[in-house]
Amino acid sequence: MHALTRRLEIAISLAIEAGALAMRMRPAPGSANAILKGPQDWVTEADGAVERFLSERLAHAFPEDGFQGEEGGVSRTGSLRWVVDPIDGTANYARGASRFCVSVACMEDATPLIGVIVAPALGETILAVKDQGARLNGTPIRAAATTDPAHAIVEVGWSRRRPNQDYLAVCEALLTMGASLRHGGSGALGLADVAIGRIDAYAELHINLWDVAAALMILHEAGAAVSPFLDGNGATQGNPILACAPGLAPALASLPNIPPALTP
Ligand code: LIP
Repeated sequence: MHALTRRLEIAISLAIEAGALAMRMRPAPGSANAILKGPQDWVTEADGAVERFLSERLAHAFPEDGFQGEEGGVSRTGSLRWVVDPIDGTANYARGASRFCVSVACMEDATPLIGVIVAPALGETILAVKDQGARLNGTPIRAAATTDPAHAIVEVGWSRRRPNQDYLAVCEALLTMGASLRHGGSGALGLADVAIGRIDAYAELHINLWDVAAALMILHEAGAAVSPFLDGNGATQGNPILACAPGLAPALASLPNIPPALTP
């Protein structure tokens, strides 16, 4: 069996098991037992438990592969490595909401090869393998055909890692173009929604590799335009990101502090 096919199959089954673990541990609505890692940057007991589960199972299946997680950082190195966000959308998850996911990617150096995003509370699995297309629950997906920002739905991710006035400047530029704005609290799911064609663009001033690694593969295989997130120190320090319907890339090429998206 081709090395990628086996890795995909195992990534899917482990991400689904990890999603089930996250659902069993999900705090009740209104719970307040999450901890702050930084301003508005939450972590729960489940983030650690899900990451340990994925790390141990992937080490068992592929002892030669590397592993990097949001909570534990780089714990193993290898020519192929797994990049994991155990719970993306932790702020939502911590309050018992449904907009969160498990994100699992397999990369070779700076090239994503496999991306699997499981949103257990939404009943969705979004995945892609290099040169084999992208799928939502088994059905092929494509980014939207939107070309006019005045017809566009755009999600703008927010965190305290960049100044609020920069965030407001991006929102103002988009509103001036006539776009309708969203903020969902999970970068991975927002980027996946661009690949699915549910929204037309996702922009964020700073996001980390573990949030986007799986989505980068899915966006590419779904024909979306994406800014070069992995350029410079993106893989280690994070970077801004813009992903959008390919026809919308020219109109969104001048958002303040957001690099242009490149068509695939
Ligand atoms: C979150 C990202 C979101 C970003 C948040 C945080 P987490 O990831 O999905 O896009 O705005 O600051 O980084 O912490 O839920 O894994």
